[in-house]
Amino acid sequence: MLPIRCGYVSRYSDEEILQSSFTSSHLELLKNETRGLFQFSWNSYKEYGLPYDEVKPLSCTPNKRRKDSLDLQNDVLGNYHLTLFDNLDSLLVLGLWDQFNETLQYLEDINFVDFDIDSDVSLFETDIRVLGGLLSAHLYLTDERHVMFEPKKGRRLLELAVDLADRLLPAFDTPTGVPLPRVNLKGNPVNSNLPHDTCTACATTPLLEFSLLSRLTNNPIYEKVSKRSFYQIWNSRSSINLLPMTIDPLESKWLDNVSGIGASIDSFYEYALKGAILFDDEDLFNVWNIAYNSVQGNMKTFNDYLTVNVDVTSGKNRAYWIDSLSAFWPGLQVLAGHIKPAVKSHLVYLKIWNCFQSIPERWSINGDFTIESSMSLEWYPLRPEFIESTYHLYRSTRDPIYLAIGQDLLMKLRSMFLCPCGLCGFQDIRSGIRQDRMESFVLSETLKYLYLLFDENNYIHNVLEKQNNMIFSTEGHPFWLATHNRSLNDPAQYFTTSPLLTEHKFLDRIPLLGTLWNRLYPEKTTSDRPTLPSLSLPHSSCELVARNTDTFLSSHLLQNPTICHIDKIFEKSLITPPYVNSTTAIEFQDNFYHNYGGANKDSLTSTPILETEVITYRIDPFFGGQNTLMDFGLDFVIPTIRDLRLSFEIIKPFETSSLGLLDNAAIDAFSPLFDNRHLDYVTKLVSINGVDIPTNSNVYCVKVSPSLIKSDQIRISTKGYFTFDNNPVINLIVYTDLDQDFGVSSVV
Ligand code: DMJ
Repeated sequence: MLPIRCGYVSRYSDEEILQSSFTSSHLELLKNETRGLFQFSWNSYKEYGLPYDEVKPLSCTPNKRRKDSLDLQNDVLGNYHLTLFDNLDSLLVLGLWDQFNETLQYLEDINFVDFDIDSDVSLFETDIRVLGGLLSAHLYLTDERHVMFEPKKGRRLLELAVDLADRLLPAFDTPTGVPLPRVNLKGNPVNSNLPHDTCTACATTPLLEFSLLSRLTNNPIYEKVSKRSFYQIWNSRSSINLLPMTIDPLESKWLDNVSGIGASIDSFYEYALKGAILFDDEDLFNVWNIAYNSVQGNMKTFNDYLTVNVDVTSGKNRAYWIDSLSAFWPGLQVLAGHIKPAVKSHLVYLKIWNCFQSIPERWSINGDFTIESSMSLEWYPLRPEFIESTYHLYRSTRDPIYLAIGQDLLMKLRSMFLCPCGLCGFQDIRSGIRQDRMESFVLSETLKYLYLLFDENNYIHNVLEKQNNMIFSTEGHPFWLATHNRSLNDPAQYFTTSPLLTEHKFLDRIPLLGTLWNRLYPEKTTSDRPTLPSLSLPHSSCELVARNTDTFLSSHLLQNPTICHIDKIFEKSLITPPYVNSTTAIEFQDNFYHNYGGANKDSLTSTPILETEVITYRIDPFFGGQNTLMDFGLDFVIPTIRDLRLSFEIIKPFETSSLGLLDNAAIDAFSPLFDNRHLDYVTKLVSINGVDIPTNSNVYCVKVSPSLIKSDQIRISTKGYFTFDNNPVINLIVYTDLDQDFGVSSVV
């Protein structure tokens, strides 16, 4: 008996979906089922939502923007066919050509020629959802390799995009260049009762869509205004390279002093990296690297599993919760090539999903450990971030655990979240009350990423990923630039660093710290700098990534002895709601574990947490804050080892390591550095405060306290190499070339 629920007719039984075989025919089935749910929801929107922005999936009525409402939940609406525009490219990604053509025909039939609508809309939401949808569909239609190549229709969509962007431009007309949060599409004044503060993500995100529009139209204005805003914001970062989250664009001031990676700031990081990739932009790549290092260095806590909000100047923790939006972070780490940290940060969201069968808008890890306090914001509107990261992790690791997560989400969509007119999440996860809302991102992101997870042969995977620098926008729209488009449109043509960047003196920039050398010896030149000794390693090596080459034989994650650490660390806050019947974790569900399980399940679930994984020392920092890491070419200098979180890799003979496989002799070759004692193994410093140390780099420590040295835990060899708990560390060395003032020579 095939399920018919809420009017949705599935072609597949639960057993067929849940088989966990992930053969090509099973993946085909999962893909088709996802497409079926998309079509069902899309048709509901067409029938009950149009010409408004959304369909309410429980009551089958349209969701309209209420003109005088001050409710910011209303902010994404604009009475401008939001779900339609946000999903133009979804129809193309899912291969729904007929529906795509019908949609364009519909716009023609109702004579939709521009966005001349008396509606106050959010700059951010309109940019990512409507402009993004138009641009992505335009790229498909003007890509001669694609089956839907129809340049005339593509040009029409670009014209609409230009019309819309021109109506958004007045938002940037502020004394600072940082945009106001809302604009009236008809050019009327915006409801003055609405607040005019804006968020960091809101002011930096237009950069990507607007710059793409400039490249496609040869009109620099969009890139200029959005880039000016992006750098105004970035240039007002704190001395530890963090940005607060709310800004007043009229008064030129920050309205808070807290930073994080989730709501209000997420797509700032995302677009620094994605802009760098799409436009081959080195400046943006630098922004990304600096910002990423600061996040990793300052915001990690609980054995680096959580990334929490911190004070922008001190880096001290300001919150013990994470929000649902931050689940995009592992996907971004994948894009940056940081696979191992991505696997680790994603695991937290998997455990949350296992527990709540959804991701709470805000999940707290302190309080009185009741379901109320563990869920400080209790709704789940089927946000895409968790499945988005899952998709990216699957593409980079091929670990079947990520397919199993998709399979689980698909099952829940066709049962728990299915409604008479679409899909809806929870209004209150604690009680299971559902929400009469289907935001446009449910289709444009949640279902799109789920579909792509199962669709190995998608145009995105077969062509765009291989031949173009394709990225997904923050709203899941595929963007790419043809090579000829990139070189024809030299960025310099669009943007010069002066005077636009400098003419608007926004906030006083806290001056960047000079390099350590300049700070210590202002009177000397760089050429006076002593050359640091280099450590020669026995083998040349390359970085290893956590990619599982035994595709479909085993799950790499299930071999990881730390897979249950999160369950233990956060057990008090992972409280299953009473209405949830089965709580078997996805990674241990019978079908899946039977096919891909590695080590013994019992031993995995009972592995103790090794507290020694991260060692923290506390001394007052020598200068520049506790997390300063100075780059000296390939090597690094740190002021002290106190207040830093150091992670080590143990390198044993004949075991895989970042140095490759070493034999006993290769290990023992390090013994001259450690007073010639015989070495069974060595250790290597791999990260400081979550910042990865490149494989062949040494880290030099300037200040070593004599009292620290006397402790049994830390010793220093006559050659200046550290040992921790008797473990020889081959790349952490006392920096002996500086003056005695720094307390080094007295202890070596
Ligand atoms: C989407 O509109 C975008 O992904 C945005 O960047 C964040 N919020 C929603 C989805 O949760």
